Amino acid sequence: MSKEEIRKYAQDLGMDVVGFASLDDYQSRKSPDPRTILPKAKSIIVLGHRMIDGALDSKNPRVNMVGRMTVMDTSKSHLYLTARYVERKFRVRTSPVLSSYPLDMEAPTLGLIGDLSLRHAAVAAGLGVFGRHNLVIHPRFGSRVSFTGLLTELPLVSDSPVREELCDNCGLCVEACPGRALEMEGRTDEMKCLRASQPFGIGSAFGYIRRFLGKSPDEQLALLKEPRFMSLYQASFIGFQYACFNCIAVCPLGDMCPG
Ligand code: B12
Ligand code: SF4
Ligand code: SF4
Repeated sequence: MSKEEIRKYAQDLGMDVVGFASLDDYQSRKSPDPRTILPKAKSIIVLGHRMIDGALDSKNPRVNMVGRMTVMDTSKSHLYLTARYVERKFRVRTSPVLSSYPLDMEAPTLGLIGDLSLRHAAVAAGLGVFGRHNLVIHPRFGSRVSFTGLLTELPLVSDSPVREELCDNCGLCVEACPGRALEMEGRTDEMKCLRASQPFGIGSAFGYIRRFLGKSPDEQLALLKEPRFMSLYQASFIGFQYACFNCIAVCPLGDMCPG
């Protein structure tokens, strides 16, 4: 009963996919134990929003990023509202996990492991299966879905898993990856992905700072006028800023607006 009430609440808010996983079915070897986040956690509610086709497929990298930002902002409010709804209605605690950051940026995880693996949670909640691009493919929306999660103290049973093998191994995602980060099956080379997809990420910032230090005041002024500094400045308040969405964009699975 509580599952259907929560599903209806979340769908009425505008969420495209909602799934439930008992903690017993969530297995993510590298991720922390969810009970370190919520000691009496028993289940995970996984919420998903369909991405915007015209943003994802645009040749304009800023518009690609706007698509990501809109989905992240919307999912943030929806996650808050759903967390409050569950806490109020069922008198249990919930711990929300956003779609991307904040992340533990310190060693050994270095921002590469989330507090909850939303892909493993989505699979356990019957929302899809892993594809060759190591993203979760939803039966209707393909990989054009962004997830958030809610750990809860509610004892919920998992939704039925997706049993079909949705990915047909066509290899388009592997070929389209500019960083060659998907060459090895079952593993994304994070550093290769980061170098290609975040041109103004932390690696670029380190390189810039290294060049900046030890320069004369005039040379430093010239460096501050470089377009690269302006882009780094913008990334510093936007957050992790992606310039590549190819592995999602080229995958032909899922329904899409005709284009
Ligand atoms: C850190 C992070 C990254 C890092 C590191 C990625 C990584 N190796 O996990 C970097 C910066 C490289 C990255 C890149 C991207 N990310 Co990212 N990322 C995350 C984040 C915040 C944490 C991931 C995590 O904890 N990983 C550590 C552990 C869990 O990974 P792992 O056990 O090593 O599993 C890896 C492999 O073993 C493999 N795998 C594991 N089990 C299985 C099982 C099978 C059968 C197979 C085939 C593979 C497989 O998949 C993983 C990829 O390497 C999540 C959000 C979240 N909290 O989950 C988003 C998330 C995974 N990212 C997402 C996306 C969309 C992207 C990008 C497309 C960026 C973009 N432009 O938007 C790329 C795609 C890269 C790719 N094809 O793998 C989405 C995926 C949505 C979906 N439908 O699956 C998530 C869930 C965020 C969201 N908003 O929904 N990401
Ligand atoms: S986001 Fe881009 S660089 Fe990263 S794995 Fe996907 S296609 Fe490759
Ligand atoms: S592009 Fe092809 S190989 Fe890659 S995930 Fe989609 S169906 Fe699988």
